[in-house]
Amino acid sequence: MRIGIFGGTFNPPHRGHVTLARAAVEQLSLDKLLVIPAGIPPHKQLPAGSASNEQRYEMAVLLAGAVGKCAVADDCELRREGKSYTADTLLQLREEYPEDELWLLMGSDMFLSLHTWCRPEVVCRAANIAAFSRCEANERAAFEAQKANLEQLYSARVAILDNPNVIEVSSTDVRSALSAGGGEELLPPAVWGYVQREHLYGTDTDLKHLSVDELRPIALSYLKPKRVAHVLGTERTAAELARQYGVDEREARIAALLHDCTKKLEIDQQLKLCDAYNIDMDEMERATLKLQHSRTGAEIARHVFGVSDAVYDAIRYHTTGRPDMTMLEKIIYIADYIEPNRTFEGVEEVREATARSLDEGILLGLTMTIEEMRGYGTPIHHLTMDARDYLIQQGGTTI
Ligand code: DGI
Ligand code: FE
Ligand code: FE
Repeated sequence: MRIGIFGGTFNPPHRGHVTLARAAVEQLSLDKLLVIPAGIPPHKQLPAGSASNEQRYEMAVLLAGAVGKCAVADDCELRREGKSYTADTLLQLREEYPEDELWLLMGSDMFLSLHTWCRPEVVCRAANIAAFSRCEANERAAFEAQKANLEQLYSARVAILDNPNVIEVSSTDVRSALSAGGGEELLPPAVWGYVQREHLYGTDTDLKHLSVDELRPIALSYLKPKRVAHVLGTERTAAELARQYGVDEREARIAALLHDCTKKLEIDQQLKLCDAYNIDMDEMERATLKLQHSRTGAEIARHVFGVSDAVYDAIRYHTTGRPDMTMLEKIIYIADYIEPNRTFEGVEEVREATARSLDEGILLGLTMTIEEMRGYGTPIHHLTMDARDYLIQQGGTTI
């Protein structure tokens, strides 16, 4: 494998990082790109009001999502005690990836000062160097000179690359733009959402009075990259159904955008939210991760974003359904099930049933879920059974 290593403080990661990372992936034909937020950087202290290590890691995850499939955030430098030096990181990655080709990405300033770093010989031995030039004639000359220098001193292997879509912006510029009330266009959408939701860099977005367009990037900041398309698909399907059935489209979009906002959390974090928001889970919910995210997601929607009771319930019952659902609850339940990115067996039948009537679609969805879980031997929540029985009592069939 060819693995790129992209380190930085990422305080915050911005669109300049995205274009550089994509140029590296393309020009070096990378199979994988590790996005590594620096622990305590050797040369500089982070300015006051900066994001915490954990927040920079979360943003690095969102940056990786914006770059594409092969990019992943790696917290190896954040986990290490004390200052983190590139040489140590590379030695660690060499052990982790003994057979692979490592490429260390760097910009002009870093590259031109590499011989002054801590243990440059270790750095040059452990990885190939991918140096991004700013395409200025005088810089090219300096790059070539430094390349020759490093090759001679440390037998370095250096590739000089260019970034045709370069965005000339620094994290310092981004922070000042953000604290002055701007900066959105400098960030990948999910990072912009994260900055606002964590009120970083002097932003003071009122999360309880957002338009749908303002909420969208913030909602995306809660998701694993692979879940983004699903949530946007659910939003689109829910909006269509809302228009069709005369349900408030704004409420449908908000519920869809937030319905899986706690889906990526592990059980310990779910249970922490349960305590924080006094959620009275039954025994089965306490034991089942998949049943928890609709409960905790509804609380986040209410407490962080101030959603209405109707939206709260649509999120709360989106996994199991319940008897006598409201129109909004039905729309979110079925939009989640049939949105365009769903590909499981039988989804087309559920789409067809939904086109005939919402209840028909939901009944088929519930029935398929019950059958699938029976097949796995998974215990089924009573609300799922009750929701199905209610629809059958109403005269519904799945034939
Ligand atoms: O969060 P999504 O994956 O988009 O969709 P979802 O919230 O409907 O979750 C689907 C998962 O939840 C699926 O793996 C089956 C599981 N599930 C749905 N109903 C029940 C359930 N699991 C249990 N144990 N009991 C249920 O009644
Ligand atoms: Fe869900
Ligand atoms: Fe979902």
